[in-house]
Amino acid sequence: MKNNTKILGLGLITVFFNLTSAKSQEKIIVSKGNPIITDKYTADPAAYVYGDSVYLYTGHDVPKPPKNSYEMHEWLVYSSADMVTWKEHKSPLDVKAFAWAKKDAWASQVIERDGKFYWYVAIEHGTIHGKSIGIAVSDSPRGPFKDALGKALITNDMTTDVKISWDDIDPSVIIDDDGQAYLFWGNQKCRYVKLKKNMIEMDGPIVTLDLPEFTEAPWIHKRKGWYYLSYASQFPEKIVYAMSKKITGPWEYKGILNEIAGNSNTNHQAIIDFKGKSYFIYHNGGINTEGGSFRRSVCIDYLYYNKDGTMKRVVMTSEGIKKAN
Ligand code: FUB
Repeated sequence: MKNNTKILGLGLITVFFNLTSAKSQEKIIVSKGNPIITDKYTADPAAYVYGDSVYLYTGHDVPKPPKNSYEMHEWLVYSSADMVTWKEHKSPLDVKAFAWAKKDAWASQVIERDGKFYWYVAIEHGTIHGKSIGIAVSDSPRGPFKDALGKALITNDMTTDVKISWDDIDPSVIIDDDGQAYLFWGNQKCRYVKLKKNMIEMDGPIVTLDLPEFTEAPWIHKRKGWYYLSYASQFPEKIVYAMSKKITGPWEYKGILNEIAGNSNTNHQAIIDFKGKSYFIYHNGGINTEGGSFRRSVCIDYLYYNKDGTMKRVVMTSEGIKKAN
């Protein structure tokens, strides 16, 4: 698995049919493998199944970052009924939507409650030093989204035990079967907090989890009575995971889920079930010859579970997945 850079860089052809019309500003992309999108750099995928479609939300690495660092101004949304043919919608959210924020459209996740779509984003705060978590809301998974709160929900001064300024990033949200919503996030330490039913206020204290070698990118999901907390570990990042019978833990560490992604220090995942199959969505730096840690691209491969509920290690492929139906 160490030579993923080469493997994932080979034979990647995506056919684009630019069906953009002045009215819809939508583009159809037929993916021919990994990375699934090749006309833009897409990073930090989050996916949400709604109705008959998967909505894929990503960050957007600019093609020419001025320094050797992340340069991200907006988030993107794609939808698909088969996970091979994607419709790119007009970008429904950018940094400017949050008047209190400064820069950096980092990792995010969207979830629906009572017909409203809540988009939790990591972003640099304008007046409180460090990264923060804001929330945008819309009546549609495609947007337009607007700031739901007029301020950040989580700021760096709420978590002072971690001394870096970017420890409050990478939100992941779940609504449990009893209706209780939880927000997970973090860098260096993983935290969670309960959310009120309105999805824009905390409903209890911030809890810090003790997870082995946690770097960032928590993704919380539930399946067949198990809670899964996957996250990026070490640096360059692998994705590892823990399982629990209760969302509040204790969490049992289960090891590596996905090896280092080709040509990218980060390896940020989303996990969904759709039309009877499970999918692992992540990014690598494998686009043509130009990709890298600051020019990342979203990929999709199959995810398989064992009978005892543990997840099999992901096999990253150039071919990607076949149409879901
Ligand atoms: O894209 C910026 C940051 O890089 C994300 O917030 C992290 O998860 C890592 O992918």
